Amino acid sequence: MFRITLALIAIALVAACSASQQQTATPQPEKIKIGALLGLSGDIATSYGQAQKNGVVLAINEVNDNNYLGSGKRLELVIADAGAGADTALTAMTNLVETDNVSGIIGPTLSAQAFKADPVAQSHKIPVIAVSNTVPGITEMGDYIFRCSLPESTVIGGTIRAAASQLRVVKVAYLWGQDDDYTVAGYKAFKDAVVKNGLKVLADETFNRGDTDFKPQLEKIIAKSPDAILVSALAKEAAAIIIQARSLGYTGIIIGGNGFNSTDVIKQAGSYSEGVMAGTAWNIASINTRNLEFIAAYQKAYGIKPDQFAAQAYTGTWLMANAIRTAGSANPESIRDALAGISNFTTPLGSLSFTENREPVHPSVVQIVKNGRFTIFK
Ligand code: 1QQ
Repeated sequence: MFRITLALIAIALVAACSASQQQTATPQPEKIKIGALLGLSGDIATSYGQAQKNGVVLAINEVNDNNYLGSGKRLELVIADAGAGADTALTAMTNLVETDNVSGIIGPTLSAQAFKADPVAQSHKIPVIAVSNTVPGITEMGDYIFRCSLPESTVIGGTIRAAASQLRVVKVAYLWGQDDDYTVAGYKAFKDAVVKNGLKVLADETFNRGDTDFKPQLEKIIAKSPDAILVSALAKEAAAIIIQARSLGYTGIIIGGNGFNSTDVIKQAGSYSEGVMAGTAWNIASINTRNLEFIAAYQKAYGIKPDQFAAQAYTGTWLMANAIRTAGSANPESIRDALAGISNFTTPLGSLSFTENREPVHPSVVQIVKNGRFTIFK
């Protein structure tokens, strides 16, 4: 009897204790996990991955600091290194989806990585927002795949039109990477635009990712005196091509695609990058209020100016946060549906909507390097 009484007293004490704990402890915020799958090592880290990481982290901090999701909900960021290749991206994606159980994913950096990795997210029904994939077919991988990066095919047309009409470019030569999904797609987009604008093709030269000597191809091209060289390359090769073309005495126009839109290209190519043109989804001189806010916050956080890759990653993260807020939960299916419903969302890229095929709609610009900076070409 004595023992039973003691046990009852003990149970009562424990119950009283935990009840008082429940009353005093502040409730833990609900954490909603978001994965950022970015090329943070290898040849795309300093040119793209690092800027993208900066953009994502800035947006996550703003969402949490402003209590944007309300009712004690917070985003928890899981950063995964996609490496520079497709297989490393696939492994990192599988971890995010199967081990970290994220509710949504930003990335991966390259389209070549997306083609390998995104099917894993699609099969687990986890929404993905691509922030730098510009190759056709990305969103066709499934109804969970969105992108806020304008496809190359919608940007390059404007660049070639501007070069033809304002700079009187008539004769062109291609130099393009033949072993990467993006550089191949960029070449095809150039070709379409060249045909549409009635330009004349004098040379068509290729290279592989990782090549460092482009002089043999450039010598053949320069011998034909094109008005412009149309280069489809990732940042590392792009910078080397610019330097070598100018070193060989080429004074014509060099036009690139999305791969050129990293400040790292200008940094690496230095004064050789003067006059280089590229179509872009974003320019630092765009004066919409949301862009000015973003630029100021980015500079305050990192002490450097953002580039297009940072702006797109920041935008993609805010789109995901907005969808989570609308969904009101961490449920990936509800987040997907909320993403699909986004229209006229104010972003640094301008007012952004998704088409019914989850492609972005917003303006693009043509930029030209002047005094070591990307400026808007008018
Ligand atoms: C792609 C691209 C690259 C330039 C991203 C860094 O546009 O792979 O689609």
